[in-house]
Amino acid sequence: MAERYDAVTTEKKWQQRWEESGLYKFHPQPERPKHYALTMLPYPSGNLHMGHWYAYSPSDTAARFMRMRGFDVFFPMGFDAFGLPAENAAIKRGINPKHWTYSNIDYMRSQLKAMGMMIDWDQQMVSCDPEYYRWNQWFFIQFYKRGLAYRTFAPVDWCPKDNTTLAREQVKGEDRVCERCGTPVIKKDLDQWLFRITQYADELLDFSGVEWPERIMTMQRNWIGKSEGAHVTFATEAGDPIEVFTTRPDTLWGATFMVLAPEHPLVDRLTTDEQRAEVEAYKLAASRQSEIERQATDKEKTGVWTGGYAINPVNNERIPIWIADYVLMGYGTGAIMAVPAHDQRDFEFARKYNLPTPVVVQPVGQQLDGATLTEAWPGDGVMVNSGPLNGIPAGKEEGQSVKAAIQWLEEHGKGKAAVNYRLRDWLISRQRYWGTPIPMVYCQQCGEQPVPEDQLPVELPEDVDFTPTGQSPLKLHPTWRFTICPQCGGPAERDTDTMDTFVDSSWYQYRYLSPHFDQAPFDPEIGRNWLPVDQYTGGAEHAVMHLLYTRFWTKVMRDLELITFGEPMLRLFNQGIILGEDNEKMSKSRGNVIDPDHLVARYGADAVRLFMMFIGPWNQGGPWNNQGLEGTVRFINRAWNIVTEEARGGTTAGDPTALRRSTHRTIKKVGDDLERFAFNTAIAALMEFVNELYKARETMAYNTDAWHEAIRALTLLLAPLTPHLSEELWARTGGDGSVHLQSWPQYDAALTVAEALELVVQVNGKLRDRITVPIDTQEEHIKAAALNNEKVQASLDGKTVAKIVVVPGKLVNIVVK
Ligand code: ANZ
Ligand code: ZN
Repeated sequence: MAERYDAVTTEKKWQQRWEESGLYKFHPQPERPKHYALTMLPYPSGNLHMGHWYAYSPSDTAARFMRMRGFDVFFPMGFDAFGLPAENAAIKRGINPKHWTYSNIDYMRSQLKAMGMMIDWDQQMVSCDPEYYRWNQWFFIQFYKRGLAYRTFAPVDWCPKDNTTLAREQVKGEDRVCERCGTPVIKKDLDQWLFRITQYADELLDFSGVEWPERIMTMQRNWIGKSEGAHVTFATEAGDPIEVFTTRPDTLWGATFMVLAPEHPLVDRLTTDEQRAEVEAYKLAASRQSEIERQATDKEKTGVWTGGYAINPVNNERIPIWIADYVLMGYGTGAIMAVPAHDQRDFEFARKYNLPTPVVVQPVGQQLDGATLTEAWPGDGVMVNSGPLNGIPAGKEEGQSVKAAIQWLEEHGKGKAAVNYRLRDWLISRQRYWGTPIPMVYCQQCGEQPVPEDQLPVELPEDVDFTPTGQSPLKLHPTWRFTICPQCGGPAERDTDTMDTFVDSSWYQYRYLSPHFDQAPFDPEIGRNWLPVDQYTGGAEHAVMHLLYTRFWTKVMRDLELITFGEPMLRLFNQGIILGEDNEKMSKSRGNVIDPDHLVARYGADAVRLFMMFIGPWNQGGPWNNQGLEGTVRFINRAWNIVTEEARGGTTAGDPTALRRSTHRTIKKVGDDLERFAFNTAIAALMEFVNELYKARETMAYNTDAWHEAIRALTLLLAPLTPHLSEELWARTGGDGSVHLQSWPQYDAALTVAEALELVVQVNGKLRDRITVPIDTQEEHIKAAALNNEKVQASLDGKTVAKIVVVPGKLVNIVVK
């Protein structure tokens, strides 16, 4: 019997040696092609959980695989270290956020080391280090100088529990609760800084040159929500014109009323005295509802007439102006022209309040009548009752109604082509302490002034009172905010808000290259060779926040001439979610949380890594399973035994060809699978290979070339997956240096082609023909091949096949009646 594999001791030994020898140091080797592999950095919450293991094990394996394939691989790690939990710990337990964060980072780094990751920790970036956030501030000032950062007094979503502004994306669900704590959000008016991401809306819709999952691109496109149509101006009897955004200007002849959002600034002036009380009551009720409630399509439409009238610009008809909550202030112009015959919401509204519903698009082969219509017709047809548009086919294409309507509006000065986006500017001000201070000062004389770049970073003070007050703790600090104006030298005050932490993660991939560089966000010399990121991996939950922001940031960096490309990450892969054994999300309240530390201490990191990758396709996630983990432990031991027993030598003779075929097929399979991130099938192939080695041992020679080749291949193929085990096996079998510096094994293509096999084909026991199939053809395919044989077909002669018997390796007998 071989010596038992002691995973825990062996892993510690190698981790220490790797660190001592600097095996994972980032020493660029320009003669190799570069590969920048990036995985989403963790928030230093205190502990690595199974989700981290699920995200990082395959990422590390993929990076190691690329290194063995001859790439110069950069695979860094850092910490997304600003944010609310640190500050909440300060409030609850009186711990300084900085100490809380850095001690968590130390602990989590030791956990990441225990995973055996290929990380050069000298390249680490930590977003709460002043040497990092200094560049957030520098970027802010560059954005400001280009008009990409601006301040406005605006209503914002505010979480009364966390005492801070939330981005639109951080407000969740129908009941509009804070994503972090579940408290319903309220609206508050504040002076806020925003980044003008909308300026890049069109560019952000274009994904050319990147390979990203279709799902993420679709989510971003929907989030940006580009609509093409027109702005149309309606005169009103009260005087002020109303502008609407419509995607269907061609239906203007069917617009029989207008609807304004209850918050629309013209509502007061348009409302007549008789209607005022009703309008005010409706406005109040609407303000208590969420956007999502208001937009729900199954909701009964409600509204109130303002008492006012507008003039339809195409036919000069008087049409009433209503307010209704299904029109939102935050979209388009906050006002619509209602075309009830062709828009379902307008239709329901019109039926409820007895407003006319004339048809202006007649579907081909039908005769819709506005009076008897039961639902809106949003589809194709021919324009009718539409003056100059009559007879034109309805549609957006050249020669169709929408283009013709826009041309008419432009010629008559009543409107013009317009594009509208759902995307809003990125609100970055947070009334919190643990974030990057916004580098602006306010002077009575000179107004807002950016902090001069040579005074960066504006550092966070440490002596702060964290009692939640609804105001930024920086505002309550006795001295911090008082400064002098960089323009006139007079007294001035600092901005006391900090930046959204999504700023930190928008450009961290650049900082890793030179985390201590103090002349710019990153060293351009290194950047030239290493950017952009080749492969990014991480969770799909970041689809419309982080992944959109980092694309925006990269485009701005390109316009600042810091880089020459416009997409930050060429390839993106989203892993799934690891669930508890009960198939539910792991959570403390469900009691289904699996603690990785505990398992690593018992079985070793390789076993846990391997299991993470064996569960199933990485993008699908799946449930934790204790038996599954035991399976990978058994596999590790079997692999260990077969290799180390061999190392002691043996002497049976036998035929090497079958083993060589199996070795080369496995090399090909594992390489092809790792290439496409199919870790689970790569591992399955290795398991099968180990089984074959055990079989081969019965008949085959130890100390033959074929056996050595097989063992060497196994050790190398395991290297990216179980780095410790493989390193130990490599050392025990007399390998030179580290296994992680070896090249990926090559396969002989001729040996990977399946051998052919000749089978006799019988019909009712009579020989009819012989067929040749590849050696490992599945039974179903053998049956099909036999049935399709010409001579067999001839002899069947219309009779029915009762059954087909396959005698493996020998014959196929077709039984007919
Ligand atoms: C007249 C019309 C006729 C419309 C028709 C549609 C169909 P998307 O595609 O999502 O951009 N709209 C505009 N602003 C709105 C707001 N603030 N709140 C609610 N609805 C609003 O949708 C654009 C259409 O949504 C616009 O085109 C407008 O209705 C409505 F047969 O104008 B349409
Ligand atoms: Zn001044």
